[in-house]
Amino acid sequence: MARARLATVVAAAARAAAGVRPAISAESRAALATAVRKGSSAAATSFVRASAGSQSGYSRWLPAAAFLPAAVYMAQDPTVEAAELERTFIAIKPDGVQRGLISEIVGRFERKGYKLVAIKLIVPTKEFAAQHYDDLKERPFFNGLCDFLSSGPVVAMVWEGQGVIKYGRKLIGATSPQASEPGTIRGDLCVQVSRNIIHGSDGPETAVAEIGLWFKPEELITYTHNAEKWLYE
Ligand code: IDP
Ligand code: MG
Repeated sequence: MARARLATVVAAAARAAAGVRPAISAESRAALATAVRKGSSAAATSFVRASAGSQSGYSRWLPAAAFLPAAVYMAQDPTVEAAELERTFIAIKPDGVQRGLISEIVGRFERKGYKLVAIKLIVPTKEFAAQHYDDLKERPFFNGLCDFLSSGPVVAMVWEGQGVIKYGRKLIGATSPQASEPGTIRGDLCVQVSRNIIHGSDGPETAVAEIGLWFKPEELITYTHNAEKWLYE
C-alpha cells in the first residue's frame, strides 16, 4: 500500500475520532484493509512517525498514528461502509431560500448521485456567519456578507459522494455568477456575486471545519442509499 495513501486514511481516521465523519474512499479502505491483513500496520505507524520532519504536509496529522486502530476498524467493518465517502458542506443562502430554489438546488445534487446525510433550516446569528466566513474577515464586503447570511433562513446540508467536494464546486459554478458557466447553479439561477444563492466548501480541510461548525456529529446520518450499487462499482 502506498505510504501516502495510508497516511491519508489514518488522517481521516483521526478526523473521525474528532467527531467529524471521515472522508475515506472505498479504494483507500480496501487498500488499508489489504495492508492490515498483510500485517503492515506497524510499518504504517512508523511511517506516520517518520514523516514528522518531512515536507509531506502530513506532519500536522502525526498524532493520527494513535488513531490507526480506528482506521483499521473503518476499513474492515462493512456496517460503516456508507460513512466512508467524502463529505462536503453546502448551504442555500437566504436569497436561494426566499427565491424558492431549495428543491432546484437539492435536486441537482441528488440527480448527480450524491447522498444527503444532513439537512436543517437555520437562521444563523451574525457572529456565527462571521465564524463561517472567518477567512474573508479582511475583505471589504465581509460585514455585508455576514449581515446577509444572517438575514433569514439558510438551508444547511452535508452531501456525500466520491469527489463531492471538488465536483460540488463545479455544480455550483464560479463565485461570481457573471463568470459562472451556463449549466451551473450560479450560472443558471442568479446574477450578482453578493446574491449568489449557495455556499460550498472549497477543499477537504474547509469541508471538515464547516461540517463541524454547522452540525453536531449526531446530526450526520450514516445510511446506505439504494442507488449506491448503481453509482459505484
Ligand atoms: P465562494 O462562495 O465561491 O467560495 P468566496 O470567495 O469564499 O466565494 O466568497 C464567499 C462569498 O462572499 C461569496 O459566495 C459571495 O457571496 C461573497 N463575495 C465574494 N466576493 C464578493 C465581492 O466582491 N463582493 C461582494 N460579495 C462577495
Ligand atoms: Mg468560499
